[in-house]
Amino acid sequence: MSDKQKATFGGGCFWCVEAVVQRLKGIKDVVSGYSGGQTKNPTYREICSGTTGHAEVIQVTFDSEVISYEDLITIFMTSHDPTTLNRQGADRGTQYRSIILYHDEDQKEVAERVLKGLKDSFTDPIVTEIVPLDTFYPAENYHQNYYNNNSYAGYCRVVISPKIKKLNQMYADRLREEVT
Ligand code: MHO
Repeated sequence: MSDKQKATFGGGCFWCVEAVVQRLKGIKDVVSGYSGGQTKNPTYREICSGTTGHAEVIQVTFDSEVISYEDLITIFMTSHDPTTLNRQGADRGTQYRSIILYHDEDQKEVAERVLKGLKDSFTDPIVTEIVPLDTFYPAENYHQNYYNNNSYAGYCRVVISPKIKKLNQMYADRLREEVT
């Protein structure tokens, strides 16, 4: 039995969030894209200008019998910095904001609860937005599966690999054996 659900969230550059989530057990599919803004069918170039209102996000299909939405959001929240407004490390701009786009009222309630529970784990206040999902626009093909396809690129080695290392340390029991 499997119980397929979808989740959408972002915490900075989507290459990072995608790479982390792809490694978890119970994840069926991850698509990098844009959501949370106004521009229809945005391109990456438009996103970089910061004028579309969109954030870089991922849309995940997962088996909630293997990984619950609550666990997924918890792992997401502890694998990026949810306390820096419109910024993730050196990446600055509203497209890099921390955001959870809920698909239904249950997800909204779970997301709010998880954030409340994590409050004391961070020195600074959590600034993650929790908003209803409107339209998700998949990003250009070359952004998909980016880390796995470009592990040796500078950004991947300097920014993403340490995140994967931290994931391995914190959540070894939640990781799949192979990333396909
Ligand atoms: N600073 C990185 C971010 C990429 S990400 C898809 C770069 O410009 O390569 O926003």
